[in-house]
Amino acid sequence: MTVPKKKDPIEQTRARINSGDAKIGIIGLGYVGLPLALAFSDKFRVIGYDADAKKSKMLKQGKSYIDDISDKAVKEGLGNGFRIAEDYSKLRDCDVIIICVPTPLDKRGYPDLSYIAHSSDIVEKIVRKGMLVVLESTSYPGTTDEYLGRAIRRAGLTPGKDVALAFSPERVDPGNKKYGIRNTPKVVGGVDARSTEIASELYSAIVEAGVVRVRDCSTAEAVKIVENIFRGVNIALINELALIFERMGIDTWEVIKAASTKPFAFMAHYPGPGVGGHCIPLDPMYLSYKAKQYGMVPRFIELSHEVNEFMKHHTVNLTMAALKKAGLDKEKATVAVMGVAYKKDISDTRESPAAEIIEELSKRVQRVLVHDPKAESITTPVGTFKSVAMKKIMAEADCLVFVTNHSQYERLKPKDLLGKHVKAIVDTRNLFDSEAVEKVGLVYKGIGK
Ligand code: SAJ
Repeated sequence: MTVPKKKDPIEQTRARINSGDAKIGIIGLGYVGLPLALAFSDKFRVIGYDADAKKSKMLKQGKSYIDDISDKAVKEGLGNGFRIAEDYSKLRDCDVIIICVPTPLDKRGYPDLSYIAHSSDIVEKIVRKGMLVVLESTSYPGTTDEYLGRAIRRAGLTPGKDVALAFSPERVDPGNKKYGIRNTPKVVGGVDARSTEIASELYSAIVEAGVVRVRDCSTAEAVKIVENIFRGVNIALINELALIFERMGIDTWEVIKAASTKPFAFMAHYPGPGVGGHCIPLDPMYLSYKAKQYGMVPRFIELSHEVNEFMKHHTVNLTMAALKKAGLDKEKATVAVMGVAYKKDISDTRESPAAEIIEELSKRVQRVLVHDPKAESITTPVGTFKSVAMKKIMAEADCLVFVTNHSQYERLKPKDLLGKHVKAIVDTRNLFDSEAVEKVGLVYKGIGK
């Protein structure tokens, strides 16, 4: 009589994933982890854990704290199979653990992997044979093996053999109405072929756009970091061209529009006041840091960071020039910063270029006011600035500096800019036609123009 071969624990997990019985644990319920938890809760039981008790409390009340996720979506998730654990030990009986925690930079500008380290400590405590562990947080190649591989080994298990381990980069684009988790291809790379396969089967359950398998975790990590470096470098290139064309009297925006008519080999990026958010200004520094450990100084990455950082100062210089041209005494001037979110139509002000622009302006003009239709306030090195009513701006400001291209500002006509004292406009996002603004008697300064 043949004794049925006791199914390998990882194969049991695989079977539960494919039958929909698997229980999925998500560590980190921010702008990456929460949409993922809700997407999976349509098909699986999901337990979410976040170290921030305030977030757990809000979610339990069916409330969202993420721009792109409504309270209704959270309530629906709770109605499906989404549960919030206040104690990570509840994740112990999950079949799958997915980690979606922040990867910021520390004060020195070096990678801060403390959130991943903390999550790895949790994994060490809850991991058991047969589990699938996936990291989604953007980091330098080698992080998954270095942190989660090590945690699994510290728990006395072997990645690949006892526990499937993979990296699958998040591609969440805040404010993007067109692309989300379901219709954006998902890249997956595991410590071994089986880990890649099982993780791919898991994501195939929710990602209609398909899963892209790569040979290992480091390759998958490199894919994500290249995507964001590509963006950062191309934004820096067009920022540098804008600085050149300003001096040559060429309209950079007209140039980009025309160059975009080429049906191949050109991708439009746009100049601006600098690059914000938790990804583009930070992720490239992760590879830069790692490259130096391999004896390579990545000049492109570092230079593009410098150029994008300079655009904040350039915005302040343009403001000073506009005040001068308008005959305004800068020490008596009130300047309004229009838009503090790091990009259009979102409320997120993380790493927003507006913070340093406000800091520098505060040292050079009498008063800085802030307006933003989405973000209530912004914290800067010189204090927190609350968004004030447009009425107050138009009654008190001498100069309007447009930093974020919110739709509300795109709808403004030059005559709408004629506040009681407004004499000058600084346009970092090509929101207005310079001649039309000058025609209503205002001084116009614009990035790339
Ligand atoms: N920006 C420009 N010029 C441009 C495009 C953007 O100045 O042509 C500025 C924006 O105003 C903003 C910053 O760059 O301040 C970043 O904006 P973004 O829309 O490029 O990026 P994020 O940080 O909101 O999201 C990025 C996206 N990455 C890429 O597009 C390659 C998103 O797909 C990633 O998932 C996300 O980073 C992430 O989480 O990594």
